Amino acid sequence: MPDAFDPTPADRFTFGLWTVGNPGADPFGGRVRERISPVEIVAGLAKCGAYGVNLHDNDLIPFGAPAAERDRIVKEFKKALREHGMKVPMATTNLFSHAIFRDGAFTSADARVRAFAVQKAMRAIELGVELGAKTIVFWGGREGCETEAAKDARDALKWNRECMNFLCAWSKDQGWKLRFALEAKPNEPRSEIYLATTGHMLHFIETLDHSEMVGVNPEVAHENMPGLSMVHAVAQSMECGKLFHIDLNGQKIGRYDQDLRFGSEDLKGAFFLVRLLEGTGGYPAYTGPLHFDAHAYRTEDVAGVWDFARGCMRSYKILAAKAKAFDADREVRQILADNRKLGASHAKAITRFSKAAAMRLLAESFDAEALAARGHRYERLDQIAFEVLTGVRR
Ligand code: GCO
Ligand code: MN
Ligand code: MN
Repeated sequence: MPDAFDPTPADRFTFGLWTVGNPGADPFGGRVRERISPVEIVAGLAKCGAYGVNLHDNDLIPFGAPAAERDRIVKEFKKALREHGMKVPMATTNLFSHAIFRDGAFTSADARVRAFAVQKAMRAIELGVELGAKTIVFWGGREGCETEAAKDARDALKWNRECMNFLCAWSKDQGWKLRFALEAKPNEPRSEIYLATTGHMLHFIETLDHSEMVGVNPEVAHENMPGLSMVHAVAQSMECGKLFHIDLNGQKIGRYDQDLRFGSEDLKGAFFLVRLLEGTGGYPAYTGPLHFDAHAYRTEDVAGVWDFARGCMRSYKILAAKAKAFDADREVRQILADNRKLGASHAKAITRFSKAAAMRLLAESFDAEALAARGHRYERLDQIAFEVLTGVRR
């Protein structure tokens, strides 16, 4: 039975061809289900209520395919997009599968490989533009090392920067208004991956020639693998205007990159992430595509893949409704307002430096014991979040 949580294109949900199309292979076993073709994925996602589909160059066009084959595949794919009213908001480059990238793409010690990687990215960007993509994601899966003896990380950073600068300048020269989004991951498939977190990426971006066109694509799994907070990574990205894209999924802390159905792990983490994106707790909402970089359990057949896809989208909408309820809750508002009111008289004391402000501050005397005595009622606040989430409190 359809209900208020059934997705529609207005919800801006997207999936990758590589996510729904994942046939369940892992390092210990081959595929367990048929690969769903790109055209079938477009039709299936449209039926589920998604807005669009994203892709790596080689999800659609086999590596090294001749121009005529490429054009035929793209034509057929565009026809399917038109027929089903589906968009391609983001495109990316596979810079990790082929053996040529065994020591990295933009950070390979071999300059010929770096040049090839940039050329491959240019072709993938051309494909993205042809399909209407506005955002280009860069995930450097092989940009790392197993041993620090291999290369100086400063060389790797420099080579990576050169490649990004080249691609930004080329894209501008083509007259495209694209945005590039860099995706961090701490490890897997390399032992160590350079620029391991969204925070690392945010700093790296500021060292680029055209930093204004480059932002981040944080992923739940990649922040949670090492036990970091996705909510904080996204909040920092939003605060500096750099949340250009997002990869939603589920992950248990400390495991391999699981890419599980959104909301299936760390329910509270998912809830506070959705609350942040929806802006119910304050600040403007994120308005870009809501992309699921996840795949169905290996136990599933093709029917299970569509259960998985619907599940991701429904869970997001359910959490969005819960976020709205939480922030409309009178007791929640009261507790948050009471905390904000504390010391309102001092709010301006340190917002701007002046010699006079410094003198005034040095002359103040604070009653540390009295200030330390008050509790903040966060236990109550968190319990309300739990009760809202579990449906006990409406
Ligand atoms: C992973 C990554 C990828 C990227 C994708 C888009 O861990 O495998 O998350 O799925 O998101 O390559 O660039
Ligand atoms: Mn991942
Ligand atoms: Mn990802």
